Amino acid sequence: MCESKRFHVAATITVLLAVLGVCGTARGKIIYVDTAAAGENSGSSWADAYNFLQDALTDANTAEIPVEIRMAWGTYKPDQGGGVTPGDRDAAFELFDGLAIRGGFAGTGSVDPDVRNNEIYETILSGDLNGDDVDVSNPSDLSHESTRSDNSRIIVSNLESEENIEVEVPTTGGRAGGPVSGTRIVIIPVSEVNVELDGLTVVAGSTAIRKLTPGNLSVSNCTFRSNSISAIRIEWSELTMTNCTFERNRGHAVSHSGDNLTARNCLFGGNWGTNGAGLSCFALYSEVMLRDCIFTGNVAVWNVASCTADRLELYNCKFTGNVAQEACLDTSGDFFAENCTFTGNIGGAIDLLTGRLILSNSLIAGNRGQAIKTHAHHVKIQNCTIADNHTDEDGSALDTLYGATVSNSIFWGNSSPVMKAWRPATLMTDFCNFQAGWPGVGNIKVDPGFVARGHWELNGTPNDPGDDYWIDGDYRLLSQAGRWDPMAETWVKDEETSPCIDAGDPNSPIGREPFPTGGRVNMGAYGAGEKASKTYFGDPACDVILAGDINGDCIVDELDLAILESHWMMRGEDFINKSPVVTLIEPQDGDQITWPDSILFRAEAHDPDGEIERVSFHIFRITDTRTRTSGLRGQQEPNGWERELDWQSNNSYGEGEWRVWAEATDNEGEVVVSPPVVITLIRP
Ligand SMILES: [Ca+2]
Ligand SMILES: [Ca+2]
Ligand SMILES: [Ca+2]
Ligand SMILES: [Ca+2]
Repeated sequence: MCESKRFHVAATITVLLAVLGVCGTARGKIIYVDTAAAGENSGSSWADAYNFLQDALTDANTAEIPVEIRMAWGTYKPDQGGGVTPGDRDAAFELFDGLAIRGGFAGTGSVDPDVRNNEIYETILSGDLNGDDVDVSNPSDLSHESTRSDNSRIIVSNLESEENIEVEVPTTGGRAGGPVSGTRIVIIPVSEVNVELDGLTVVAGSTAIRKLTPGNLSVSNCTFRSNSISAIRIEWSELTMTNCTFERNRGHAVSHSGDNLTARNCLFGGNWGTNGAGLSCFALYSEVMLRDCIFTGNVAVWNVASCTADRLELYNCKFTGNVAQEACLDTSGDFFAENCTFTGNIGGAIDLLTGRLILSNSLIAGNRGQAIKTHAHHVKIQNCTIADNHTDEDGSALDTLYGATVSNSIFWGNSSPVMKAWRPATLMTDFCNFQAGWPGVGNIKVDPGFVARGHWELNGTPNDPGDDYWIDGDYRLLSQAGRWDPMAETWVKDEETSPCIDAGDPNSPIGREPFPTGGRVNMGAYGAGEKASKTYFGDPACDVILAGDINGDCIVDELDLAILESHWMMRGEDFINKSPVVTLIEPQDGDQITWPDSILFRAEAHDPDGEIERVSFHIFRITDTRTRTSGLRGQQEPNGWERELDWQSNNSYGEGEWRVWAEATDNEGEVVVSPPVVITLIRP
């Protein structure tokens, strides 16, 4: 332990740093577990390791935290060890705050027992208590297959919080916000449990990990397989997943309802479920971020990933070869995706109910369903390629209720080439290539010259779509000057050059496009990227690159001057949106609003480089973080943005303290919130 009294001895910076250094790496007590250890079984070393994880947990539970359990390869079951009954389906490995469990060690019998490799030295936590599980061909059968009737209900658990608060909330008979039919008590866990799991394979439970407490669960280098209800079920807590694999689970790979969720480099493959087979998240006031994640071969009755979050961000993620009746990704709340691909899925790609949708440098191709369907108020699509999507409905490429701003994008080969909007005039599209043509500045209607379009392989049975599969294409743009070949990982030259090269908005930044860029961004998913196709001028590439040769045609002339002039005195920061500013004027902090007065919300908002698109007001009960309005839209009045709330006749607005703030969205879709105030509602 790093106790603070150590600092009293010699509080020099050198000593301080040395102590911090030790604290940064040590985890307090280390307890060893190894099925093969034949020593004293005290957990104090590999030779004397415990044989069962349960015994190590009992030891760890009384140790000072942080405490680390190191596990050698082998299979560990929750019904083994002291304090549990063999065959007890309700025995679980119980987590507690300050615990880290690390698997994948070589353990006793190895030259170096501390060598760690999760693949060679797989540490398995298994719920197959009888060890009799047979494989099932379809994970949907996991719930009723008879060799699983003995399996653990929960393998790793953290059920209870030591401290809870009780909150009385109104219940409404029908819809939220409707007439109150009574009240109910909600128990909110308070004590945080922070746990780290690393290098474990958790298999064959109903639920592999269940955590119902606040804090953070960090899961790294873990594999979850053949769990029949969910691999991870987590409520109230933050979840961080790194390098994890979820394969062939039933129900949900991850079922999350709580604080922020982050996944990096995770694979969701071959899972089966009704809704959210891969990921189901409900993070109403939190953020979900997925980076470098792959969803493939999942089958869902409704959606492969279903997410309600304040904000969902996807970077460099791939959804391919999934089957869903509705859409691969069904989401509600602000949604941002960059460098993502959705290809060859059965079902739509993206279905965003509410919030904002901002999609850039992404490819949506070959889906049997609508590429994008949305009721979002703000839709911005930039540098995307939406091609070869097929559906019987209209708007196979884009079906948007409230319109969209689309630029530098390619829409080609979709079954219904025309976009669909409630009012087509709300589709602002410039510098795009539409197969059916579309009004707007710089739009073209010409074969985009893709390297190779993907196609569905009908597998010799054209009447049976069940065995069809998608062969990925390459939707990069052909170029005689050079085009990136991802298979060969090199630049190659084509016989033709795509008309979409240098056809994007001349005022869009060219980003990281390689020389020669033409001085203008390309259309499509790879435009502005470091692997964008190069500009062809009919001659071999320049031997010498001249200063001032902006477009890259080996001569400094009026063409370069024109580009220079059109960008004269522009700065890079001009392309970065300036945030809107919003201030809540009414109500004021500390206001008491007594029945029967209504609440008047008023805010001032402005945008330094554009316009305010909308202002909404939010009010939520401080004692119950789950009661909140979804945002009351303000109207622009001479004195600012206003909204009156008739709270008196709606018993959902109970007596007590409420937090209130205003939220403003600018024309670029950026949202800012005002500092919140606290008001008190008083009923007679
Ligand atoms: Ca079994
Ligand atoms: Ca270019
Ligand atoms: Ca030039
Ligand atoms: Ca702005």
